[in-house]
Amino acid sequence: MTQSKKFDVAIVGAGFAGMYALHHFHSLGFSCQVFETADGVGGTWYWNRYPGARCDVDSLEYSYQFSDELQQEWNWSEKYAPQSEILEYANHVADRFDLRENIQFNTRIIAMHWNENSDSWVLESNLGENFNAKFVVMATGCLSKPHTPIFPGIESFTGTILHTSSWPHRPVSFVGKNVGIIGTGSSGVQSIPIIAEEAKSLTVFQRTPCYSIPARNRLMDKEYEEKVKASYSKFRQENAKLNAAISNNPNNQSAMEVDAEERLKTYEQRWQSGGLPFLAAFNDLNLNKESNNTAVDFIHRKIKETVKNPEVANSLCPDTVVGCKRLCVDTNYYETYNRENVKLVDVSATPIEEIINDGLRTSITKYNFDTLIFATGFDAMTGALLSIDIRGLDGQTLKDKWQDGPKNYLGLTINGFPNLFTITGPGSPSVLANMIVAIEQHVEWVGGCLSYLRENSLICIEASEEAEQTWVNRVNKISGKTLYTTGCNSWYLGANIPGKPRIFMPFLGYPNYVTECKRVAEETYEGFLLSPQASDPKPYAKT
Ligand code: FAD
Ligand code: N01
Repeated sequence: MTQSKKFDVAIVGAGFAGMYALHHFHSLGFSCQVFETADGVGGTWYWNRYPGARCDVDSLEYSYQFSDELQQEWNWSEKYAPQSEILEYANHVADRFDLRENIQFNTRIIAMHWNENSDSWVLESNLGENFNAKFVVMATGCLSKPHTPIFPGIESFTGTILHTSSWPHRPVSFVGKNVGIIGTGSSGVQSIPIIAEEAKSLTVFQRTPCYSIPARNRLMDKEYEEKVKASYSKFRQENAKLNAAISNNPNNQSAMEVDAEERLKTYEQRWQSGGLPFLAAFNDLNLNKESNNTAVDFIHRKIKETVKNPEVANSLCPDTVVGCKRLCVDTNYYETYNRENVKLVDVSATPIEEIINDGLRTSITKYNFDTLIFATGFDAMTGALLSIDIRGLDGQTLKDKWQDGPKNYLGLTINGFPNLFTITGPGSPSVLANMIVAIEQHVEWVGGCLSYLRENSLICIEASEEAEQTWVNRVNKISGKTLYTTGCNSWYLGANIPGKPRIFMPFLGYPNYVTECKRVAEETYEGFLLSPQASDPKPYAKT
C-alpha cells in the first residue's frame, strides 16, 4: 500500500480564500497542499463565466490587501471589473506568489475523516488518493455549489442547457437563438440584458422579482484610483470600520427622521450614484419596516418609470422587504423589458411543471425555446461543506451535526471536529461583507492560531460545546432584530433549497466580529479546548 502524503495543512479550494491561505501559511513555515476541483485558480471567477458577470463591490476594494506591492501595481480597468479580469487577477496572484506548485488541480475532496490515533485528518479525493494533514482549512466557498431545481422531463430537452455558475469555457453565441432563462437573482439580472441584445428572443421565467439598483459602472476614474493608492492601507482601515467593510458612505439617520422631500432626495442621489450603497441611504432600512417601505416605494416608482408596459412593470415590483434578499446591481436590467424580443413570464402563481423537448410547460401555457439557462443560484454557505463526507470525533458526520442548521464557533470552528477551520463559514460575516476582506481576516486569524499552537507545543484545537452554543445564540439574536429573518425567503436563510433548515446564516456586523475574533485570540483562545496529545513527535514539517 502506498504511503499517503502528509502535510501540516490541507486546504480545500483554490479561490481567493484557498490561494491566500496557501500563501499565508507558507509564509509562517507550515507545509501546505491545496486541492481544487477545477483545472485553474479563481473559484467563483473560474466558474461563473456567464455574459455580464462582474463584481458589484468596487474593484479597488474587491481585491487583496495583504501585499501593498500587489495592490499598487495592479490596475483595474473599470469600477466593477468583469469576470475575465478578476480571473486574470487571480492567475496573476497565483504566478506572482508561486502558488501553483502546491495546488493539486482536477481533484475533488470527497471525504475527510478525523483519525484519533494520529490526531490528524485523512482526506480522500475523487481520484482514490489519500492525504494526511494535521489541520484542514475549508476554502470551499459560500456560493460554489450550484442549485438546479429538479423539473420533470429535463432529459427530453433537445436544445442546449446552461447554468450561469458552470458556464462553458468557450464563447456561447445566442445569435438567432430562442432562449429561455429561469431565475432573476444577481446572475439573471447581470446576464439578461446582454443575452437579450444577441438572441432572437428571450423568455424570462420569474418566480420572485428582485430589487435591482443601477450599477453606473464606468471606466476606472484614474484620479480616484491615484487618490486611493496614495493611502491604500488607510482607505482599507476606514472601510473595515463599516458594517459590511465596503465604502458605502453610510447615513446615520433613520428614514423616519427626515421629511418626505429629504428622503426622496437622498434616495435619488443614491440611485444616481448607483450600486449597493443604496442600502446605506438610512441607518434603519434593515431594522424598521416603515423605513424600509419608503425605499420600496421609491424603487417601485423607478421600475414603473422605466418599464413601458404597466403590467410587466407591476410584475417586476417585489412585495418583499428591500435588502432582505441580496440586492442586485444591474446595467439596463429594467430597460431590457422594453425590448420587443423579451418576454417576462411570471411563474409564481402558475409554476413551471415540466421541461419538454422544445421548451417548458407551466401550469397553464407552453413556451418554446432552443436554449435553456438556469440562473437558479446556489446551495449557499453550507452546500459545498456538506457535499463532503466529513467525520469528526467518534465518527460523527457534519451532516448529522448540522441537520437542524449550521452550528459552530466564530463561524470558523466546530465542536467535535478538531483542527478544522471554515473560511467564511456560516456564523461569520462572509456574504454580508466584502468577501475578500472577510477572507483575509479569517486566513490571518487561522494563521495566528496555528502559530500559537506550534509555539506552545499544542496539537489539537476544538471549539467547546458551550462556546459554540453561545455563538449560535449570538448570531441568531443579532439577525433576529432585523428584517432579514422575516422580510422574505432568501438564500441567507437557506430558503431557496427544498428541505434545508431555515436559519439565518451570516453574522451581521463586520467590525464587531473582528473585535470578537481578536479578543478570543488574546484571551488565549477562549472557548476552545487545546490539547497537547503528541502521537506524532514532530508534527510540524517546516517548508
Ligand atoms: P470560491 O471562489 O467559491 O472558491 C471555492 C473553490 O473551492 C472553488 O474553486 C471550488 O471548485 C472549490 N471546491 C469546493 N469544494 C471542493 C472540494 N470538495 N474539493 C476540491 N475543491 C473544492 N463577493 C463580494 O464580496 N463582492 C462581489 O462583487 C461578489 N461578486 C460575486 C459574483 C458572483 C457571480 C458570485 C457567484 C459571487 C460573488 N461574490 C462576491 C461572492 C464570491 O463567491 C466571493 O467574493 C469569493 O470569490 C469567494 O472566494 P472563496 O475562495 O471563498 O470561494
Ligand atoms: O442566485 P439567486 P444567483 N422555479 O439565488 C430562481 C452572488 N452573485 O446566482 O427567488 C423558478 O439569487 C429564484 O427564484 P426565487 C450574490 O451574492 C453576485 O442569481 O427562489 N425560479 C431566483 O430568482 C447573489 O445573491 C453577483 O423565487 C427558481 C433565482 O432562481 C448570489 O451570488 C452576480 C426556481 C436564483 O437567484 C446568488 O445569485 C451573481 C424554480 N424552481 C451572483 N429555483 C454580483 O453582481 C430558483 N429559482 C456581484
